[in-house]
Amino acid sequence: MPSLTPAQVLGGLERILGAEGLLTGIAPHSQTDLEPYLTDHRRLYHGHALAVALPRTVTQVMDLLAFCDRHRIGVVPQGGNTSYCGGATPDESGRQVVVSLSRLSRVRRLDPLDYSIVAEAGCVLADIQRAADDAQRLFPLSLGSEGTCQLGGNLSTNAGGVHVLRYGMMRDLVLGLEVALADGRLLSSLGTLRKDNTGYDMKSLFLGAEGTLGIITAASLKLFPKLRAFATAFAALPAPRAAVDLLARLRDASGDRVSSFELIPRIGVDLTTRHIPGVRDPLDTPYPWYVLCELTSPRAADPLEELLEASLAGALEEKLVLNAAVARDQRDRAAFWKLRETIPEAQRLDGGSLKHDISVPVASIPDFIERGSRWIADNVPEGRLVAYGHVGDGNLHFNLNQAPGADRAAFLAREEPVKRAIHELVKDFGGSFSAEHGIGRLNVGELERYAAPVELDLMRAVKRALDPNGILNPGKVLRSN
Ligand code: FAD
Ligand code: 2HG
Ligand code: ZN
Repeated sequence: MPSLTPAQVLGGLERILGAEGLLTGIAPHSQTDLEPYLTDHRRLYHGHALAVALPRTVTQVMDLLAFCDRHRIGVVPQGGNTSYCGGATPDESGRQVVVSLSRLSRVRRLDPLDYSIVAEAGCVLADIQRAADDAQRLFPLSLGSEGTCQLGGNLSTNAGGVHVLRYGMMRDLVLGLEVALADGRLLSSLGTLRKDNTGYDMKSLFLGAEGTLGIITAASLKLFPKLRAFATAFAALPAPRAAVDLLARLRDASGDRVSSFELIPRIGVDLTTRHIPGVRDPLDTPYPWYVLCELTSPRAADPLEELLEASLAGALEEKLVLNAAVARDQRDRAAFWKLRETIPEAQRLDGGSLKHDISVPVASIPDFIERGSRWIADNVPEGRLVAYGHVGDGNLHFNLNQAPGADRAAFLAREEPVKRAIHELVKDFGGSFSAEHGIGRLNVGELERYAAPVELDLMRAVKRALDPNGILNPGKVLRSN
């Protein structure tokens, strides 16, 4: 079939979406209207697009895909555009269509007795949390970007965040999906069954697929009892090994009520107190490492604070913990969390950074940090380590920031060798070079390098089966042919 001219494509899209459902670079719109959709939040990737589609209905998404498939037009799904690997940014050709799901944002159903919610892909994560809370339930996925990221993006990146230790990743919270396929058909499986062994689990293919296998339009999700008791501490530690020991103890002593356990290095406190208004060090002297740990329970009367204080007192005696602040109220708790969740923003404000979202077995975290820090100290004088993150899940953001006085460009030029050394170390530890942020464009080469050949073959076969014309997010996760 002869390919359509850009004007014919725009005409076809407008017939499907209506004029108000399409942004183009042409009057009455301008290139500025498109701009926010063409770059990622870290401004590492810049693309071009023929148009941005803003569907309001599932049928529009289906019709758009059928049209794009017929005419071999690349489609880039986009949610809140907060992801880290360039997966939501179009390429430079100017021929792709960005599909923003932001107008598909209805909570379709919430059933407190079934502990489930059905929501559309464009729902902002914080709105889903709020809807659950209003119904005396909990939707536990929680990320620093929750006020902006959307359910479709969370599903498509299999997002992690600060409650994985207790509730699992996004994948573990899904009961069913509704997905528009490349050819325009709809896979509709929004049931809320906890048990269903009828053949292959098709939904699992789309979770973490970063828009390369279909466009998710809605999902049914698990809810949990609302949390009514909290105990939160900001504890200073001599070294990461103490964090792993303390976590094991707390899990044991609390009957597994630890819901977050985040490692923070001293430099994380320095950067946030310097760059983020209102962040203060909760302790009055500096220490080398910290954990932000939180115990939670649905039972308001659970004596979590006593339990946490008793565990910390024992750990203080043994010098496993050097000092600790326990949140006395919601304000303290919010202040501790603000310090943790603004580390990425403080890193950005401090200068250039190189990021590595890695995981290793939890018990290997101390050795990994030791070997990784030594390598950086010996080999990257232009950078300094900012290693923090979800230590309870074995997931570290093993990041570097340019050292004071270092040249930004010279530091960023070290990206490849630094990445290679860190990812090789991750491999030695049996870990993953992408724990929670995905592959996008950033890590396509890394996936080719580290995935087993059989695994890559299977991924390519799945891609061919579900997207034979290669229109879905081309070049993301797998290289386009
Ligand atoms: P986008 O960036 O819009 O898209 C992500 C990918 O999903 C792209 O490949 C896109 O094409 C695809 N996609 C989007 N919507 C759909 C859809 N409906 N159907 C099919 N494909 C789709 N991530 C974590 O895992 N844990 C964290 O703790 C965490 N903390 C963060 C803190 C901050 C301050 C920031 C800025 C980001 C953080 N992130 C974290 C990363 C990011 O927020 C998550 O990856 C989030 O899940 C992305 O959602 P989004 O809606 O922004 O997706
Ligand atoms: C977090 O845990 C996010 O804060 C972002 O996953 C990590 O910026 C990063 O490296
Ligand atoms: Zn993270």
